[in-house]
Amino acid sequence: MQAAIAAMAAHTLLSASPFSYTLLSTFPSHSSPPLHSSFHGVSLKLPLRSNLTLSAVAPKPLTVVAATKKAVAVLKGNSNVEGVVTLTQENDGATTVKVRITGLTPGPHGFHLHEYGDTTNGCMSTGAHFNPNNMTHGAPEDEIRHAGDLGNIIAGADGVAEATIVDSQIPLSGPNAVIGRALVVHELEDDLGKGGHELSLTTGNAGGRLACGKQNKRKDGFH
Ligand SMILES: [Cu+2]
Ligand SMILES: [Zn+2]
Repeated sequence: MQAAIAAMAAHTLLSASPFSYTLLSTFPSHSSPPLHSSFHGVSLKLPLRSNLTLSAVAPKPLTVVAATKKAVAVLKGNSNVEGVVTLTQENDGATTVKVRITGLTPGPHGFHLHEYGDTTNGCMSTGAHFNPNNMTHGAPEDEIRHAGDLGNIIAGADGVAEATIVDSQIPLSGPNAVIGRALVVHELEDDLGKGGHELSLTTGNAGGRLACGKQNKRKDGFH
């Protein structure tokens, strides 16, 4: 019984506090002596309040719009393949993906954004290709593709793959944000949906998952 009363009291406090905060925050801006002495009617005060509220809120979105968002993933796996992938997005523009992965066999390797950042069961628990629009697998330049289809990266004779990919389907914020999802580099070349294999339209038949890493917000990219 006492616990129930305490819980009710806590709830009352919680629900009351935003209201009192609102009162406190708006009170000084409306009650300064010059404003009160200038107006005499209630009907004049009401439009004034709504104008003040709008002008106080307006500067905040401007700050967010001007920001450059950055994310980074460290890719690791069960082999000696590893790498770092940095994502940068200016405003609501395309995302620039900078890739450097080492330890690969020379040649092309499928490179995708998978749905989950979960690596508790290695790269297998990152799920399928990120596919918010319910499409089939394709090339980055195709109309019909998974949002996570980033094509292939190509390793040189030294086993190092370096690439810069610019893509408009992997924003860093909003409903399809990539933060918290994983990038995966594969054993084989991604056939971009055109190989005629039974896996072509789901995975590009790109073989095993060599290394993966979750995209995380970078300190200098989110303010
Ligand atoms: Cu993949
Ligand atoms: Zn795909």
